[in-house]
This record gives sequence, structure tokens and C-alpha cells, in this order.
Amino acid sequence: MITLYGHPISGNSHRVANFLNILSVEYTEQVVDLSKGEHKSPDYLAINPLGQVPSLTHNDLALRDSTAILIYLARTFDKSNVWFPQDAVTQAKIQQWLSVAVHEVMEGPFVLRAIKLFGMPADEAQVIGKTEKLFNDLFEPHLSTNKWLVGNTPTIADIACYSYIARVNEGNFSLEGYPSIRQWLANVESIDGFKPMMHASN
Ligand SMILES: N[C@@H](CCC(=O)N[C@@H](CS)C(=O)NCC(=O)O)C(=O)O
Repeated sequence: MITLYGHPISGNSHRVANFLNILSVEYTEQVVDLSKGEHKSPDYLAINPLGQVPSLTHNDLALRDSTAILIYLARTFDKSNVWFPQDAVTQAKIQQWLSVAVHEVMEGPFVLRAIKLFGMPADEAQVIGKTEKLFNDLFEPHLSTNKWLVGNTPTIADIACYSYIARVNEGNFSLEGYPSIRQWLANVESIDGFKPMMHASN
């Protein structure tokens, strides 16, 4: 049995929920109420000592970190190996984007949204600069000539990078000047089984 411990407005949780849906894997969703501090309760810390969402349990296995969980799900349930192909070059290219998903995407789009939604203390002008640099130097040029982040079909790189970029508008950042990023978001949204991420205002 698979349980996803997450929160509906957490993009890290959405990455995993979205991929479970796309793979048609049955799972139970357990909401961890961050506003009530449930992620720091002894019961939850026994699953994830970092006290973060998401975590995933599969029978006796407990995993933390959204991108590690994506790799586990791809290896375990994607028998065709299209979401995380096995050759070295493709895996390395996917890892480049998983790293961007947990570093640059978090330092830019995630923080912009967290400033607006939760009042996270941060230098907003600096975070806008990081987001613009990430989009101008990496995502927009790459996606102007590529439909997907790696190769000719979607991979876990697309799933990992999607959620916070799709909701960067909730950080008052417009994607108006980034047509290739907007097209890529639409491409991800057209994948069979795609699960939308809840809007923070819902
Ligand atoms: N590297 C982790 C980051 C997880 C993370 O930062 N989750 C946030 C919610 S989106 C969280 O639980 N924050 C609460 C805390 O760190 O105390 C992942 O990719 O899953």
C-alpha cells in the first residue's frame, strides 16, 4: 500500500501526486497540516526526520524528498522505462533538471510565492532577479527549441520542474514574456493522467 504524506498547496507534494496519477498508481493521500505543525509531530518525524512534506511510504519503505520519490516511482511502476530511461547520458541530463528543481526553482519561483502566501522573509527584488535569470538563461532558451526538458518525450525532469513554475504567478511574477515556458506548461498539462495543482486561493 502506498501513502503520500503531503499538502495540497505544496508544489513538492504536487510533483509526487501528479506522477502517481500519471502512472495510474493507486495511493492514499494523507494531508499533513503544516499550519498546525503536524510535520513536526513525533509520528511524522518518524517517517521523515527532516519534518518536511512530501514523504511516501510503500509497505515498509519510507522515502523523503520529492525528486527521490519520483525516481523510485519511475523505477518501480514505469515498466516501459520512458520516464527515467536507463542510459547514462539521459539519466545525467534528467539529474541536471532534478537538481534545478530542488535548488534554483526553490530559490526563485518557490520563494516568490512563499513571500506572498506565507510572508516568508526574503529580499524580494533579489528573488525576482534569480527567477528572471533562471528563466532567461535556462528555461526559455532551452524550451524555445525543445518540447520537453530532456529528449523527445516527457520525463520526471518535466514533472519535477513543473509545479512551482506553473504557480509562479501566485508570487506576482508574470510569465507573459516567456512564451516557450508557457507552451511547455501546457504540454505537461496535456499528459494523460495529469493532476492540476490546487491554486492557493482555492
Ligand atoms: N527537498 C525537499 C523539500 C521539501 C520541502 O521543503 N517541503 C516544504 C513544503 S513545500 C516543507 O515541508 N516545509 C516545512 C519545513 O521545512 O519545516 C523535497 O523536494 O521534497
